Amino acid sequence: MSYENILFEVQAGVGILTFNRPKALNALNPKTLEELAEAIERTAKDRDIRVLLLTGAGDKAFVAGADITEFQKMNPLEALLFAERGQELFFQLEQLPIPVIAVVNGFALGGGCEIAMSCDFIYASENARFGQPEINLGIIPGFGGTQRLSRLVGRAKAKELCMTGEMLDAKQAKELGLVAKVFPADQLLVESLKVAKALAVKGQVALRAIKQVVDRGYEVDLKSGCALEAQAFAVCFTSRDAGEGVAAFLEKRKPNFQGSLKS
Ligand code: CO8
Repeated sequence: MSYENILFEVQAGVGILTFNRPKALNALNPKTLEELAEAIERTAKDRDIRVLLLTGAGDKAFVAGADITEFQKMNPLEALLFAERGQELFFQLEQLPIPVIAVVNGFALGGGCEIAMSCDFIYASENARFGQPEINLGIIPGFGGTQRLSRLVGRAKAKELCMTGEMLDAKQAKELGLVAKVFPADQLLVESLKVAKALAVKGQVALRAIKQVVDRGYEVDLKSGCALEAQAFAVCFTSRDAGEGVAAFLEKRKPNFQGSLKS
C-alpha cells in the first residue's frame, strides 16, 4: 500500500508511521486522516507489528494541527462530521492492543497534540512545542483535546491552556506529565526506537494487559480498577510468556518471549 501523506515502514517488530506533509507542517487534511485510518487497520491486523511509533517528517513539526485551509469551505455539519471522524480514528489508535508511542519532533499543536495524547506515552525532542491554539482561530479543540488534556494534566491547567492557546516547550510539558521523556533532537528517533524494540520482545499478553487495565481502570473507581487488574493478572498466567519469564529468571538466562497463549 502506498500513501501520499504518510510513510509507513516496519523495523524489527516496530511500525513507524510518519506524517509526511512537511510543507504544511504535517497538518491533517481529510486525505491524511483516511491514510491514518488505513495504517491503523493494517497495524491492528498485522501480528508482526508489536509496537507503533508516530512521528512527523522534517525537523520542524510532528503535526501542526488539522489543516486550517479546509476550514473556510466547511459548514457546521461538515465540521461536526470532520471532528467525529478524527475522534473515531484517535479512539481506534488509542485502543490498538500494542504500545503506541508519539515521537514528537517539533510542533504538536491542535490535532497534533490531540493525536499525541491518544498514544500510550509521548517522547519529545528538546525543540518540541505542545498546545491547543484553536482559541486563536475562534474555535475549540475538536479531536478530543479538551477531554484528554484535562485527564492528563488536570482540569484547571487544561482550561488555562485551551483558553489562552499558550504553547508549552518540551521541558514544561514534561513537568506537567504530558511528556514522558525529552531527548536532544538528533537522538529522539534513535532513543525512541531503542525503547520500542525493547518493548517488541517483551511478553505481548502482559503488555496488552497493562494497557487495557490502566486505560479501563482510569475510568472507574479504585476497587473496580483493582478487580480488573486481578483478572488480567490471572490471564497473564495463561500465557506461555509467563512460564518462560519465570523459568528464565530461575535459570538465570534472558527470557525468549513469544507472545502466545498456552494451548
Ligand atoms: N494547517 C494548514 N497549514 C499549516 C498549518 C495548519 N494547521 N500549520 C502550518 N501550516 C503551513 C503554513 O500555512 C505555512 O504554509 P506556507 O509556507 O504555504 O505559507 C507552512 O505550514 C509553514 O508554517 P509557518 O510559515 O506558519 O511556520 P512558522 O514557523 O512561522 O509557524 C506555527 C509555525 C506556529 C506552527 C504556525 O504555522 C501555526 O500557528 N500553525 C497553526 C497551528 C494551529 O493553529 N493548529 C491548530 C489547528 S485547528 C485544529 O487542529 C483543530 C483540530 C480539530 C478539528 C476538528 C474540526 C472541525
